Amino acid sequence: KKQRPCLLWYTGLSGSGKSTVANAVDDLLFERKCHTYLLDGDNVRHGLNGDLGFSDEDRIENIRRISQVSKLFVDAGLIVSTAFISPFQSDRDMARNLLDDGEFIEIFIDTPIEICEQRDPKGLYKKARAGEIQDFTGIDSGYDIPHQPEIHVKTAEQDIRACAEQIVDYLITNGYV
Ligand code: GGZ
Repeated sequence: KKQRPCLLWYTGLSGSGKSTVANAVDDLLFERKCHTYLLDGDNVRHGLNGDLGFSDEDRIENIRRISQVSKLFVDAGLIVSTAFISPFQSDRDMARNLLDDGEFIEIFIDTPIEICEQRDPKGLYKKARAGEIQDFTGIDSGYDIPHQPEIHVKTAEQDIRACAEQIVDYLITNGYV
């Protein structure tokens, strides 16, 4: 059975687990012989978007380019995942509107900021609290809680594998894979 191309749009705070969950989902999809591609900070913010920082304006441009590139990959037939904070609902809606009905799946990686801050894998929250970095999401830069995400994942309440299975189950139930 053929896969139905779509865009899995992960959104959530720094340290919420977006990339980790997205990678785990991709592993499960690979086992099912799906063709996938994952865009995240590692392959986008250093290259294509290397000229952008973290002002509201730059984040908007970051998400605009990512959504356009994602659309190309979806048109090529892939199951695409994007793992960016994407803090503004208006930009996530812009990405949604680029795609056909049913192609855009918004996944809210809902991890309380207290937990993200405890994890702090890169020490960025600590730096933001100390005033060493500005415009940090959840501290001195905004995050719009998703209105109506297709999938709502709570990483503080279940392990990574269960989070990934929740997402793959959605894809199976809705006929994407
Ligand atoms: C938020 C920042 C910032 C600021 C650097 N605010 O946990 P990480 O390190 O690996 O993920 C964060 C990443 C956020 O980039 P995105 O492209 O996902 O953001 S957005 O969608 O809002 O454009 C974090 C790191 O970059 N980082 N400075 N000020 N995150």
